[in-house]
Amino acid sequence: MAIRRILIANRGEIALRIHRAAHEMGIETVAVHSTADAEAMHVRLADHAVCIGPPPARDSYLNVAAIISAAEITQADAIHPGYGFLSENARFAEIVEAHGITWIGPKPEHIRTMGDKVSAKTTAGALGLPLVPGSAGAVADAAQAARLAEEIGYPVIVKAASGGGGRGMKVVTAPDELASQFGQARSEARAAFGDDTVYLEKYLGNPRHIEFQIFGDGRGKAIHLGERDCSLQRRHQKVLEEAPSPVISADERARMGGVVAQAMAQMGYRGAGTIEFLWEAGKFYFIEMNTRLQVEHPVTEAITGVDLVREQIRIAEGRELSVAQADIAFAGHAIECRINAENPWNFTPSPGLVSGYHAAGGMHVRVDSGLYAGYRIPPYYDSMIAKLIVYGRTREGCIMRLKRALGEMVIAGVETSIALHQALLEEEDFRDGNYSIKWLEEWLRERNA
Ligand code: MV4
Repeated sequence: MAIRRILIANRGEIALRIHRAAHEMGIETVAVHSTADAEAMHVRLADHAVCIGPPPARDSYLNVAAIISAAEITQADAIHPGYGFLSENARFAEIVEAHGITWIGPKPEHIRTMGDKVSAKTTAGALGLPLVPGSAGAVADAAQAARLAEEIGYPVIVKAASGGGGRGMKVVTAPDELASQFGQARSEARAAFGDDTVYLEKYLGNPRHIEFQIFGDGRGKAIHLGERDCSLQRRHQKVLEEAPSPVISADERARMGGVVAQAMAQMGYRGAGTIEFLWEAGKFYFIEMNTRLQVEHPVTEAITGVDLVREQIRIAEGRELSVAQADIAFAGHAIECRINAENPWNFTPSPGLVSGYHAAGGMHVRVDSGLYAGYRIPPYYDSMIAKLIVYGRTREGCIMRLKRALGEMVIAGVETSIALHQALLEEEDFRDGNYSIKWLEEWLRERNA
């Protein structure tokens, strides 16, 4: 069924990204915003805007009743959740659908299955994805954990089933630490998520984080759009992402992409999704699946030419994917720099008035941001204020262009992470693609020493 008006249940650059895709399809938009975001760019551009509450997210962007009411008042016929906030809340997806509103996202059952890391792993394994060696499901007690750890071999990692973003994880290097680390993982999980279910895995010492973008039509067809390398992270926050990964060959991409697409087809997955792997010594190990559009989706768009938000909307309308696997070619290289309003070296947040703004431009340069001169960055939300996405025919060309583009960016009045990105691009290890998930924090430690 054709969508006529989309309510965007998000803020910032992703709200603007969704608005743009909708308008390019002739679809109207409704912005919902907190009192802190009344002057945001996406609110100005949207066809309708509804204030849904005060600044704290729990009272506005997570306020289900206010969002549903806004949809009904404005006669929105669909809701796009963006990323974060309510995007992976299966109950919210069900409530949206129960109100006769089209949910631009995966089936609620799939959001729920993948939200629980134990059921996600079981499901992924049954669908033929390679897993990190570990417990077959939840681990009941420290004694069972100890038996399993002997089988798998140390080091092992205890993870919370309701975890994510690295919370509730404990590495165990030797048997004498297991009982206490297991107990700590449990109680941290209970405190953080209200669920003390934990599981066990072999701990990989120096992996890369490589994720595959997939898309399903919900009726048994699915495609992959290649991988992104997101190994450059600090405290589980991605800093820079690239596609393709410098370590994955075209053959390996086609093989692994085929495996993930086949798995998603078999489960009848609907919409956009990301399958996260750890990659070490040439092997992929499934860790989690994200049932949402991700921050870093533009690097995939740059190398495939596919508009992922447009595809999400088409699928939600019950239409076919606009591209088949055979139509998807991977060409060139793309890198995204996340630009945050923070000190580039100590990461202290730096909200406030943007006194001057100029976005980089030119060939193959994309800036996704709601910034403008005179905009005041509110202190209540995530510090990411812009994404700079640059494309080049080769990785080297992409890096040269990215340096040029970073030099053009002007964001005056607040501190930003631009200088961090500029320093990173000068590093030999980065230029050689020689980095793992540990590289950035080690580099920062040395630099700040
Ligand atoms: C791991 C791991 C090593 N071995 N699992 C961190 C967040 C969550 N998504 C999974 N995480 C990890 N799981 C095993 N078996 C190391 C990490 C990890 C990590 C993963 C991806 C990107 C950055 C990371 C930083 C620290 C630890």
